[in-house]
Amino acid sequence: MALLSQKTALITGATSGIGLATARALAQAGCRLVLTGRRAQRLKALVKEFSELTAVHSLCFDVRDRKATTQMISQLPEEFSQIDILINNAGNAHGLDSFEDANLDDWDAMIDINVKGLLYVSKAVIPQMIKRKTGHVIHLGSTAGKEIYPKGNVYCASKHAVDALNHAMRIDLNGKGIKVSAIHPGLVETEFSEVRFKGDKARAQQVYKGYNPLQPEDIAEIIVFVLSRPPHVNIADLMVMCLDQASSTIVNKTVE
Ligand code: NDP
Ligand code: 8X3
Repeated sequence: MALLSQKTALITGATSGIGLATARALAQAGCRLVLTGRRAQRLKALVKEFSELTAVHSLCFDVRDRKATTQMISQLPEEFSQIDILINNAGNAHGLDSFEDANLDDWDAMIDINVKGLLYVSKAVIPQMIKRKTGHVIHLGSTAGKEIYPKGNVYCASKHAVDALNHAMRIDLNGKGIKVSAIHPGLVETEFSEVRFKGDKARAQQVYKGYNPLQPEDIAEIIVFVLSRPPHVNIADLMVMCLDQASSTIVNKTVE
């Protein structure tokens, strides 16, 4: 892990799930961390927890707010301002409704957070990577960015956009010394479904019942693997599901 211990990583959506597990794994690897999210109390607690392991700083903002995103990142203290690793993770599904029943606010949220927010953060971070001719951007896509499932409509579209932007950035940044990778997980047991179902915990828990879903730590381990390849190796695109999942709609639910 010698390589990672000299790097600074900015993780969006570090307050829960995959982002939090990734922050833990990178803190253990000795990476300097910039943690972002909207929940200030959680960020405060995480800074306290991780500061025993590494240098850590938090930024509390909503990625939908273009001005706040740009300002916060541009005003990072000097020791955190050279970002080597950007984990574009913040995102969620909002609702699971057919096209005719879906709510426009949910659609706005998914496009604004999963797509536009990712763009605002990337635009604030990548120029200094270009100047230094080094960096690694990792996108959290989804199997929903590779296929479409019933009622997934706009969430799937937002993750297809992430897949497209992963390709686009790799093309436009080619020759500039910056790696661009995407990880596309299937079902991972996080707060994702609780957000999708607007706080309905019982419905959210059902999503992960009857089989062994991926855990956020499984994805964090893969992120550490992707980040720790030799300088000439870029893992461009990686899809990962639990053993019981074959596609977005085929999940072998056999456990009581
Ligand atoms: P969680 O709900 O556990 O975490 C989502 C994170 O995103 C939180 O830290 C949240 O922080 C942050 N976030 C959400 N909205 C905003 C916003 N507007 N501004 C800033 N931060 C925001 O879900 P996951 O860990 O599962 O999701 C992480 C990523 O992985 C997402 O992009 C998701 O689409 C993707 N993914 C998830 C899968 C799953 O099955 N769980 C599978 C495939 C991909 P806060 O609330 O503090 O702002
Ligand atoms: C999260 C996985 O299948 O709920 O991206 O869309 S799924």
